[in-house]
Amino acid sequence: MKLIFSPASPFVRKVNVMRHEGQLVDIISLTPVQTTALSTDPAARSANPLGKIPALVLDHGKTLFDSRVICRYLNDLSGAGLYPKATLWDVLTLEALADGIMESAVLMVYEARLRPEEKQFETWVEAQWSKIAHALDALEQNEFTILGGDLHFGQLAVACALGYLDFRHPDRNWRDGRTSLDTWNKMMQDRASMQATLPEG
Ligand SMILES: N[C@@H](CCC(=O)N[C@@H](CS)C(=O)NCC(=O)O)C(=O)O
Repeated sequence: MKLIFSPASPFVRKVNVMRHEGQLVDIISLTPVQTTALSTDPAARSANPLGKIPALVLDHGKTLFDSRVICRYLNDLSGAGLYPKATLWDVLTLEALADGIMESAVLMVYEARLRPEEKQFETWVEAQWSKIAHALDALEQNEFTILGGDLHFGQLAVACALGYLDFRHPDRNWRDGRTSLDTWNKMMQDRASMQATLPEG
């Protein structure tokens, strides 16, 4: 199998974390691409009509996307047990929250990097950060109790989202006033799968 990959993408990182947690490193190779909304890499386009990554090209040629579909697939394939049946909807909701943080954080990067400076819309950027801040506050206030307890993929997705904030938005100081989340995050970032997938680029 081939993972259409960029080391900077938090969505790709989720899949790569699952690849490590599921001991699938030897059977999933990485195909690096550079793709943006304005310049789609041909390998990303041929794997996913939307041109977005991650996409997973299976051995018989079929392709899976997006990150949530791929992570569920790899969890089933490996038997990693990171989507426990008893808490499935809570785990998926936490993963959706993490993906929402990533989406807003990626859009903020695109606004700064892809849009001509005179067209950049500061109010819109701050609205994206506000979504992230509300999500982080909810995590800090333990509104998602599923964040604690035995390991599952919702936790790993949140760890990927926080890692992306450190990578692309360090100036936002997300830890300010969120000491519980910071402590929890330190423990998550120490996992081998997180250390093996640090963002670059
Ligand atoms: N919902 C998708 C989001 C994927 C996504 O937005 N990926 C970004 C990279 S971080 C991308 O491919 N951007 C290129 C584009 O928007 O065309 C997922 O979970 O995989």
